[in-house]
Order: sequence, then C-alpha cells, then structure tokens
Amino acid sequence: MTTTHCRLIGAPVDSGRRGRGCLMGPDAMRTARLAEALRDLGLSVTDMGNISPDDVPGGDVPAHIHAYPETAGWTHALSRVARAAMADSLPIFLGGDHSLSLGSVHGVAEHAASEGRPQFVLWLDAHSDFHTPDTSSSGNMHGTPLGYLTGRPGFPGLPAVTNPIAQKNICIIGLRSVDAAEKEALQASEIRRHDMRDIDENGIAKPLEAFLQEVSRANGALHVSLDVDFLDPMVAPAVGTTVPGGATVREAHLVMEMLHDSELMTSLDLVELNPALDERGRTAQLMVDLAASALGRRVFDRPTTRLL
Ligand code: Z70
Ligand code: MN
Ligand code: MN
Ligand code: MN
Repeated sequence: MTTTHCRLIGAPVDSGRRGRGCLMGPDAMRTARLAEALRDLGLSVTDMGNISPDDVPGGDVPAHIHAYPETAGWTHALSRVARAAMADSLPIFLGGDHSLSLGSVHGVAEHAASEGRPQFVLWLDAHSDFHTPDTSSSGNMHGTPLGYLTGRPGFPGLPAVTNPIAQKNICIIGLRSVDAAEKEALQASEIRRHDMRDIDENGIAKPLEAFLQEVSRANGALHVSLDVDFLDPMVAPAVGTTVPGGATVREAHLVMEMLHDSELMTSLDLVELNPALDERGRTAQLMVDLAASALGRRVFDRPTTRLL
C-alpha cells in the first residue's frame, strides 16, 4: 500500500462571520500537534503554512453581506491551492470559518471533474450552510458554501461553478439549526440530511454507511467538511455559534473511523475553531484527535472494514 501524503493548508479565514477569532484556528491545531499525530500513523505530512486571500473586487451583493470581497479573495486562493494539492496529496484545510469551504470544495471538485470522477461531500455541521447572499438573513458568508457549490445563483465575483456538486452527492449530518429559507430550499432538494433526531433514533453509523456505499459505487471522490459545531458545545466549546444537542465525542470518532475504513476520503476541512473561546485548548485537541481517527488512529485494529 502506498503511503498517504497529507498536505496541511492553513487558511486563517475570518471574513465569513462577524465575530473574530477563527484566524487563530490553524495555529491552534498545529499547537495541538496535528502534523505529529499524523506522522505517528506512518503518514507523510507537509505543512504548507498559511495561505493568503487574493485581492479581488468581489461583486454586487446585498448590503448586509459582511466582508464579501475578502471572502471572494479567499475563495479564489483556496480553490487554486486545493486543486493543485489534489494532484499528489490528501489536503487538510485548517480553518478558518466555514466560508473556507467555498474555495476548498470548489477546487477539489474541479480536480475530480478533470479525472472524470463525481465529487461527493459529507457535511458534518449543526447548520445546513445552504444560503445564498440573497437568502441569508445574518449576512454571514459561512452560511452559504453548500448554496454556492451546488450552483445556486447570486455569488458574483466568486469563481464560476463549472462543476456543481450534484445535490444527491451531498450528505449533511448533525443538523439542529436550519433557517426557514434554507429549510424550504433543502426540502425541495435532493441533499441527504440527517438531523439529531434521526441520529438519536437510528444511530449515526447507518446513514453514514448508506452514503459511503453510494460514494463507493460511483467511484467518487469524497470531501469531508467538519464544522466544530457538529459536536456538542459541552465537549467542543471553541465555536462562535454554539447549538446544544450536538454529536458526542464517541459519535464523532465513529464517523471518522468509518471514513478511514472506507478508504474513500480524498480531502478534509477542519473549520470554525475559534481558539479565543476555547478552554485550555481542549477543542483544538479534539479536532486533532478526530483528524487522526479519520487518517487511521485506532484503539484496536478490526478484522474487516464495514464496507466489505
Ligand atoms: C445561519 C446563518 C452557520 C456555521 C453558523 C448560521 C450559519 N444559518 N454556519 N455556523 N458554520 O447565519 O446563515
Ligand atoms: Mn485524484
Ligand atoms: Mn458550517
Ligand atoms: Mn455550523
């Protein structure tokens, strides 16, 4: 088996919401020894350092949209870096708020299209992030990446979405805060969505396994976007948008372990970590430990993978 090469790409994006602090996320995860944890698993790891946004004009969006040109600049830079990194590695994007994924997923989807593979996205989040600038009531662009990536209109000045993610290729797990406009659009879409009630009733493994089967059958590329607020704020306090009732440490590790067993994950975002709100670095450490599980850390090896 070939050694996985991981590229850590720091993207201190702080323009996707009004509160400050996500720009410290990449260094908090470095401090929690992300690179070392992955090397301990036998992976080769290159830390690319932090990237910077392009200088672009943005575009004509509603006046209440916060810092649109800056987010547009990040999207252009991230898309380019993501696409390049896919050529020889499994990129891990260290955020930064969730507007980071406007660019990271745009870039990985272009790479998948160049290989003739369908792109799939697993969105682990309390929120659906399916707004467009026109439907957003908060004006925060971190609530819009799935809207943009599926090709919804209203994102002037961002890279053209020439390879939109098919709605049926997206699975959101962890939902417990969805705005009215998003709910309507989601219900009219083919996006797979699992709220916390669904997880409580059926467990987290079954919906994930069904989705992974689809990715496998289609020989798809799989991008995983892990928002800190997927987790319960009791275990992951370092996030601006806390919503009670989130995933447990055990549920989150199970998701990550199943992802590794599936051998399907091709790229990963770790987003929304706000170290200014953390307690002695525990949320940063949890994000690092979850990434390690996704890349193969185990208590004990298991004889077969779930997908076989
Ligand atoms: C809300 C909005 C959001 C993340 C919060 C919240 C969006 N729907 N996204 N935290 N990651 O402002 O649009
Ligand atoms: Mn490839
Ligand atoms: Mn999010
Ligand atoms: Mn969220």
